[in-house]
Amino acid sequence: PSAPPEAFNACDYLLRAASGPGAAERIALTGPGGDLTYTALDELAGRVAAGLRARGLRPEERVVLFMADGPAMAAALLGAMRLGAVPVPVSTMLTGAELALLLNDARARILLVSDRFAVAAEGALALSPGVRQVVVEGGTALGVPDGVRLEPFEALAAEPDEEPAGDEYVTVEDSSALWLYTSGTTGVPKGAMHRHANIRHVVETYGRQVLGITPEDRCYSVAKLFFAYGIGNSLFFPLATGATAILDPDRPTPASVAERLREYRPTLFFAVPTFYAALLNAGVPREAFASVRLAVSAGEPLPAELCRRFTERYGVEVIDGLGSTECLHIFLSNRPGDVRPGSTGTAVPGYELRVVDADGADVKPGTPGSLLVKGESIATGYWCRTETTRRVFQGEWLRTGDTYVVDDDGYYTCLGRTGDMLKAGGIWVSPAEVEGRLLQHPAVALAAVVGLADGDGLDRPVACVVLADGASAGPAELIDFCRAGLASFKRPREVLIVDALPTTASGKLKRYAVRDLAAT
Ligand code: 3SK
Repeated sequence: PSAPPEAFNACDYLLRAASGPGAAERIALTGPGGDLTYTALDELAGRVAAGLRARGLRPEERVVLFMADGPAMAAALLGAMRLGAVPVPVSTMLTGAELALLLNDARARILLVSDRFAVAAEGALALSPGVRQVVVEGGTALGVPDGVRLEPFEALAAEPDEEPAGDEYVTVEDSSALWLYTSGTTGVPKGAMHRHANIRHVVETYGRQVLGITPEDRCYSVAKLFFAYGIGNSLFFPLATGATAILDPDRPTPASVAERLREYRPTLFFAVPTFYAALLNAGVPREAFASVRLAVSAGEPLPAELCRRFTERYGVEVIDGLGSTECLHIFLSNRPGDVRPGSTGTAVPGYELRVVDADGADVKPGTPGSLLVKGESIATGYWCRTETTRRVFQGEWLRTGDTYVVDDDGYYTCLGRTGDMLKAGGIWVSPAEVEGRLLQHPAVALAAVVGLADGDGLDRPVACVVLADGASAGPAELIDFCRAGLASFKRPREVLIVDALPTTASGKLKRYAVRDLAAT
C-alpha cells in the first residue's frame, strides 16, 4: 500500500516566519487597520480557527468572507485554512442578491462581514436561509433574520487557541484550501476550488522567481484580498517570505492610493491597467512612487503606451503578467529588467504554455491561437459545475480563454479574449492592437474597441474613447491616427468619445457593456 499523503497546511506554510527569528518584532501586516507582527498574526489566526470551530464550522465546510482588507480579513482567511475549512472571500461590491447567490451556492452556514457592507449583507441574509451565524467586524449595526446568531469579530477571536484532543483534522496538499468565485466578464459565478498546495506553488514560482520578493519588501495592492490577484499580492507572497503587507480597507482612488504610498512606502505595487491609466490621468506626482522598486500589472493586457508612459512619469518599471482565478495567480509575465511593452512576456517557471488552433493542434510561432496553461496551481475545477469544468479544465491543461501569439523568442502577445476577436472585411482584428494604437495619441486616456454588426450583419470595429483630462481630439482625427499607424482595415470605423468605460469590480473592461454603449 502506498504511504498516506503528507500533512500540509497553507496557513502554517504562510506563517512559517512566525516561528523564525524576530517574529515578535517583524511586521506582517500594516495599514489603517493597525500593525500586526508575525507572532500576533499567528496567534490571531489560531484564535479565529478555534472560534470558528467552536461555532460548528467543520473541516471542508465553506465560510464566506464579505470583508474589507485588514487584519481581521487576513486572520479569517488564515484561521479558516488552519482549521481545514474553506474560506470563500467574495467581492465587496456585490449586491445583496448577488451575495445571496454565492452564499447559497457555497452552502455557507457562517458569514463574516465588515460593518461597512451591512446593507448588502442584510439584503443577502434575507435570501440565504442556510446562513445561521453572522460575525461582524467593526461594529454590530447589522440586522439579521430571526434565529440567526450575530456576534462581533472580537468574540470570535476571543476563543483560546486550543485544538480539541483527538479531534484534529490533518490537511494534505490536495485538501481544499480556498474557493474563489469568478464570473469572467459576463457569465454566471463559478467557485474555483484551490488546494493547499496551489498556494505554495504561486509563492515559489511567481512570488519568488519573478518578483524576487524578500523580507525587506512591502507589498501594496490596489486589487483587494477577495481577488485571486489581490490575495497573492497582499497575503501569500508577503507572508510566505517574511515581508510586510500593507492592507487598505478603502476603495482605491488615485488620490487615496497616492496618500497610502506616501504613508506606507511600499516597494512592490500591484494594480490593473485601468488604474495605471487613472493614476496618470489624475496627475499623481512622481514622488508618490519614490519607494516603489517594481510595479506589476495584471487583470488585462497592459497597452504598450500605458506601460511606457507610467515608467517615464514615475521612473518605475511595470511588469505586465497574465493570471487567472483558475490558475490562482500569474503564469505568464515580463521580468524585471526585461520588459517588452505590449507583450505579456514569457512563461513563469513552473508553468507550461501552448497556443493551439480550433482543433487543439499546436500552432507555429507567429500564428494566433488559443492559449492553454499547465501548472500545479490550477484549480481542481468549479464547484458543482461539471459541464463547464470539463470544457475549461482539459486534463492537465487549462483553457485560458485568451487568444495569443508567440514569437520565435518565446514572448507572448495577447490579441484579446477569444470571444472578443472581431473580423473586419473578413480579416481578424485584435481589439488590443487597435486600443494600443489609440492610446499612443496624447489626448487618449482609455480606449475600448468592440465589433458591432453593420446593416449587412458584418462586424466593424467601433472605439469608445475616454480623453485625458483637459485634452481634446475628435473622432475623425483619431480614426486618421489609427489609419496612419495600423493596416487600414483595422481602423475603427466610428469613434465615440465617452466619459468613462464600464468596468467590473476588479477593473476589467466589461466588453458586453462597451458593446451596449457603442450601440446606443
Ligand atoms: O484577474 C486576473 O486576470 C488575475 C491576474 C493575476 C492574478 C490572478 C488573476 C485572477
